[in-house]
Amino acid sequence: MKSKMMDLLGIKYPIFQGGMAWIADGDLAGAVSKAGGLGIIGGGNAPKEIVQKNIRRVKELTDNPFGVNIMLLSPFVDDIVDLVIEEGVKVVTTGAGNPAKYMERFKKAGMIVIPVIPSVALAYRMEKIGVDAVVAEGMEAGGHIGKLTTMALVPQVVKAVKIPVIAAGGIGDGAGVAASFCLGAKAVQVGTRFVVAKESNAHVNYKQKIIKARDIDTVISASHFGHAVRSIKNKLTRAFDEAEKAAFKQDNPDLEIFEEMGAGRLPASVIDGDVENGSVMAGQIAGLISKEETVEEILKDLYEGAREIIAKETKLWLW
Ligand code: TUI
Repeated sequence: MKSKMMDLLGIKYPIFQGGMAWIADGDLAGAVSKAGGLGIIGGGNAPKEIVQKNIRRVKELTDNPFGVNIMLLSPFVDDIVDLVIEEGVKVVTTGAGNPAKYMERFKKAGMIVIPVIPSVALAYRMEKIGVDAVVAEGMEAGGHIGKLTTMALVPQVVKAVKIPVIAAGGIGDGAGVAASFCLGAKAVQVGTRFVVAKESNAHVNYKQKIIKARDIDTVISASHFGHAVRSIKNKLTRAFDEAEKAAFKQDNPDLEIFEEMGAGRLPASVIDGDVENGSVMAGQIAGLISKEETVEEILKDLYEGAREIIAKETKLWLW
């Protein structure tokens, strides 16, 4: 099993680790790249110095390729764009917006640009401005999400563009990887399963929330008055539900509270372990994730699991 993406990026496994804000630091991204996947540092809302420290950490751990995710709503987005160019980062992914205004500089620097997109229209626009690939992320994903499921989004994006498509959202085992390739993806991006990796510095309470989660334990908050965010049900999501119900009843609701649902509440859970009042972003696949493992074990399980299923594919038709 070899895909175009593996050649383009020089990676052993066609598996990206999602660039999760506060979670995807230099230790996690470095471990994933070292083991042969594409590790991606989550820029999130972090200032330049923090992201720089994480880039230097990955470079300490491995010479293999890695990426930085630029969250386009960050107040520091312009600084982070300068930084990835200065540091010679080979791959950038972008989230929560349209990276068009930075494209010329990325391309001049010889970088590989891979925006995360939630719709066909945006995938098509991205192809037109010269991006190298797109991550089609379904609403099963954790964090800020669009409206379509991975199952519906990926094949429609694959049909609409000629560039490679990476599937994301709800992928947590070999079957998910195999299914993504069946839908036409050339690689996958996995987030939630890497949160509980041994090399992940997420607080033990955050990891436990994912390990204990059932299939129905994630909810979408702020979808009507802010940016829709998927996270594990807790005191915070219940407070947002109430605020949303109240806002519906008012002519002129105060919408500031919904801005907070974004990255604002993340460090409380990821760093301090307050998983009731903090935001525990995770995908719908959390119910499938039952233990902490090393990054290498996770990558091997995803890849070998997919290979096994694809090898047996002809037999599946005999059922
Ligand atoms: O970006 C993510 N996931 C995230 S970002 C984040 S921090 C944050 N949280 C709440 C609000 C704002 C930021 C936590 N999780 N995934 C990639 C992704 N991108 N999902 C959806 C999109 C997206 C949405 C709209 C990409 C482009 C887009 O374009 C709108 C436009 O400008 O046309």
